[in-house]
Amino acid sequence: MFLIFPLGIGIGVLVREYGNLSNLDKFYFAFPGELLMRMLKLIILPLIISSIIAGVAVLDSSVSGKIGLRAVIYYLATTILAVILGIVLVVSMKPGVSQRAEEIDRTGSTPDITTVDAMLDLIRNMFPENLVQACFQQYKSKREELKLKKVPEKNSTTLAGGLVTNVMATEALKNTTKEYKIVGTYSGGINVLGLIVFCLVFGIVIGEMGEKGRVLVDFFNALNDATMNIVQIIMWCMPLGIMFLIAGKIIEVEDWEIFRKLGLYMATVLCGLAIHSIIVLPLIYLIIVRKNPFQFAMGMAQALLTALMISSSSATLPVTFRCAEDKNHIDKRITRFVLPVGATINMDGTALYEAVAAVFIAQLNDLDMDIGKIATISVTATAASIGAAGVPQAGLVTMVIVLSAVGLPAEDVTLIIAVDWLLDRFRTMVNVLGDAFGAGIVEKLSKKELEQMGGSSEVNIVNPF
Ligand code: DAS
Repeated sequence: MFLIFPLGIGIGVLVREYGNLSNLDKFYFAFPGELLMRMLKLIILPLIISSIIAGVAVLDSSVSGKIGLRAVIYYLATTILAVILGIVLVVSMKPGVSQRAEEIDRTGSTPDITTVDAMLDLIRNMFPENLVQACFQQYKSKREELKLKKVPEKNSTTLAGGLVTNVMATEALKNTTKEYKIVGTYSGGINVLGLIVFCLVFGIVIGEMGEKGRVLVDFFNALNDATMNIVQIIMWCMPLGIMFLIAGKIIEVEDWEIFRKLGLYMATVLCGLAIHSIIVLPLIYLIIVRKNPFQFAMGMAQALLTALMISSSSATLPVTFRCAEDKNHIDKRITRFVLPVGATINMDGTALYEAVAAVFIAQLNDLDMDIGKIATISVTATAASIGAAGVPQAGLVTMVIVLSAVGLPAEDVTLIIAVDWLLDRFRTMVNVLGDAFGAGIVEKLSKKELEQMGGSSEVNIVNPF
């Protein structure tokens, strides 16, 4: 599975250098990857519905209430830790502050311009008016396009096809100047958060119905087993799909130069994500579960690689289930309950990224961030990550909430668009890892309740990889 990454890059670079493909050819070349993405997105809905209802129905309401509370406490605690880590790093690494300004403050003298200086000046001048307008224009036309698609009413949970489009994009951009209320996470015209709440309630209700609800519980168990079998088939296609997905991305990249210019900003985000996923989360898991966190993370490798490739926690959910149940043997009664909710509201990577990006943009605008503004960024980054959908670049869209909260121009989000597709992959990986550790921790804390309910519903299906 790990060979796919270099293979995809190699094929992409070869085709990019010698292929001389037209845009249409590029589309066809990347099509197997696109097909994989659509298969995964198609399965999200039946998976969320069947896994939550089947998972909750077997728990009695007193237990599911305790498990839910433990999961939410874990989500909030780790997300806030991620935001604090991001703030500490971006304030200390100062990716957006011009060293010249800092030197003058300290010594009063103007030092020679260093390469970092030149790069930071480059950042300030690299987005001529027309390019910023062009990027923002692209967002505006996307918003118009989505508006024409009869975006459903804020509170309805109408289903609009299998395509996962992020309606948050419209909501967030439309409200950049007004107070933005998080109305729940929309993807594909479906209010995923609303659907999860409905499934939780429905599962508890049929669970409490005893014999009368038995037929429904059996139906949703069978639906969940059938859905997981479909996931198995999709995972057989994964290596090929991921390879073409990577190659297709490599062919698309227009200007490598952009990465050099924003290197410092990316280094700050990646450093924060690395510390959170290699130190913070494993430490919490080790203290509570008292097992080797890195062995647990290795068991999630396939899900992490999938998240890295497709940048979508929701679309990775089928693989996250398989890895958590087959490799790490987490009780299905926990995974079915904790993983879908986590994929939607627990986004440590996104929260860290939004905090760093907001302070970075403030630094680029030479704005000093007092403790009040830092606190506002921390709170809104946490809230925005909860409201972000588990779809590609959702964090970039909800970024505007954080920028608006501290009075930064929402348009400045275009300063970081160029590298967002890369950072999105890594923060999605951290989001999925946080969900998986959360399932392990909640299982450990709920051991007593699970034993009281008798037996365990671990699966013994041998994973084909
Ligand atoms: N891509 C999002 C996810 O699926 C994360 C983000 O956009 O920040 O988790």
